[in-house]
Amino acid sequence: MTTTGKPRVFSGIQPSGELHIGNWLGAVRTWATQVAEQNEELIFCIVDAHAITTEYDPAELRARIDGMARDLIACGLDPAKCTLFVQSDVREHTELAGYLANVTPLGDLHRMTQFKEKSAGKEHVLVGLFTYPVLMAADILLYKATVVPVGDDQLQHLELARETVRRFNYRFGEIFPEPQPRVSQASRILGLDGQGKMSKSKGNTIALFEEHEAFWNKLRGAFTDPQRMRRSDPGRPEICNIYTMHKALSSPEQVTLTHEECTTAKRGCVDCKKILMESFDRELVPLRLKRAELDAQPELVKQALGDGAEKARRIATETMREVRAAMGLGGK
Ligand code: AQP
Repeated sequence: MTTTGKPRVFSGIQPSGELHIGNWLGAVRTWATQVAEQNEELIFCIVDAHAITTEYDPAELRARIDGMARDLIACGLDPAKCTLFVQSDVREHTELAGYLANVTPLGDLHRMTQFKEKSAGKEHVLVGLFTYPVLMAADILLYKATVVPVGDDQLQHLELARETVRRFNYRFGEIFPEPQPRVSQASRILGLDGQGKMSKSKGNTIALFEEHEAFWNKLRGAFTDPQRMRRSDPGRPEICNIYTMHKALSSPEQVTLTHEECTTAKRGCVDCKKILMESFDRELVPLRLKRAELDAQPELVKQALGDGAEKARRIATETMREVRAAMGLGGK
């Protein structure tokens, strides 16, 4: 609990590419609902220091941070109702990560599947990619967050953060609460190729703010049930990414009808995607308008990020004061 008596929620997103429909359905849309409800103290972070753990272009990263901030605000992360900021604007993230590295066993990091996947077959693997979960633990612990909304890809990292809390508290005293995961309903949207998770870095995405025509062209070509070779073949909704998205986005009546018409081959995949596109449009049209407004107000977004960093820093400074004291660090 916080001084406001509300649970504190922390979540982050990498500016490693354009915000895509997987990020939105799996995370950002739920964050926006929480912002509208105001039942919790909400902290959302554009985690740029996580986005430098693989090759990147500095100028492009700068532009992506700006773009991500506009995308998030357009999606409903109103900076007046939540704390929205950029990770590297609050230096305490990397400071705490440095300290937490000293309560994190090497073996735990070797077990992380995301590291194994992202480093597989590569000769040039950076230490930052390996220690990514330590920085993620620092992001959460710095704010003493008790709830962390995540997609299922981040569950293992969150478990490591919980373990880090137990180790730190055992060694240095009760400083941090154990954060609990909150997994969204659409916690794993597959890529357009159907080959694993939709990921910014895999180029298998539809960007959330893509032009309508380009959006539809990508959705129309998306992978469905490979057993549906002909229009008359019945489909298996439970393995179809399009059905997963219907469940997240379409009305309950439409979801039931989709299941029935797919399994009985009354509806073909293209028609099913057209109905899904209508569901996307229903929600995305107002977000697109808001996004266009924000493009015309770069100073306003900059100001919002500055204010967000200021709010975040107030909590971070206090936590680090406690951490340094508990660890016996500092000369003053
Ligand atoms: N395909 C997905 N389905 C559901 N949720 C997803 N998330 C990401 N991809 C999917 C959730 O979105 C939030 C922000 O993710 P992130 O950008 O911080 O990291 P990520 O999971 O690594 O996202 P990407 O798109 O796959 O980025 P890259 O390719 O750069 O690694 C998280 O809550 C995440 O679970």
